Amino acid sequence: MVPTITAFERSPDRGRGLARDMRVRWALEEVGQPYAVRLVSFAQMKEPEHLARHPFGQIPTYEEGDLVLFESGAIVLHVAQRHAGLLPDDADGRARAIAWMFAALNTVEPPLVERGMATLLERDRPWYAQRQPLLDERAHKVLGELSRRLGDAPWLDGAFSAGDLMTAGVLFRAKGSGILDGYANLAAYVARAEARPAFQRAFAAQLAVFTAAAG
Ligand code: GTB
Repeated sequence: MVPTITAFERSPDRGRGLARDMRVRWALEEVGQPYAVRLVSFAQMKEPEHLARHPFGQIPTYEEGDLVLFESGAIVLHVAQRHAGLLPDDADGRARAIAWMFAALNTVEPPLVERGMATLLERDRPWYAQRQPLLDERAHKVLGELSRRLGDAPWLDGAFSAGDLMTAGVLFRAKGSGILDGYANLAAYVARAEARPAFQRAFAAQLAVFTAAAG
């Protein structure tokens, strides 16, 4: 059965692949699973039809028969468990790859998103200048720790896994802010992830949506 995911009808990132449907597309491409896309506007995301799929009125979602999922992490984990290619065969390796998925979403992503959102939305606020060093410090703490753990390895724990997909996906979004510039191994890690054919196909697919809408 071909699953259907949801994505922005008009992504505010203008086709840069920064919205979270990118991770789901990438995972589906990695495992070779074709998928359909339902594009939704910001207004449609808040209507009952979409709220039935996603209680918080967001993208991405995933529908496969009677199964309806939300949360990019849950969707990528489901895809990785259902298909070969994104999780190791041995039980301990699988558990560690899943731990990296959680780390990406729970430990790495929050300080990066917090910093990015403050730059975007709070630049004019009186507290911005005072708060920014704290946000920088939190982001650099986690990047430094991640960088130390990765070291010279190509991926976080052996072969490329869903843990790398999620971690590289999180870093990819932060890359534009320049925050990875001081971490050569993390920048190379993201570049390695971006060079994967599955990433390229996912990126092209989301860009095609933006290009078509821009007309
Ligand atoms: N925890 C959820 C998950 O991982 O799936 C978070 C989902 C989420 O944040 N969805 C966003 C959304 O639907 C899109 S990805 N927002 C609409 C709303 O809440 O009303 C976040 C995002 C949006 C835009 C950019 N951008 O333009 O650069 C980047 C990332």
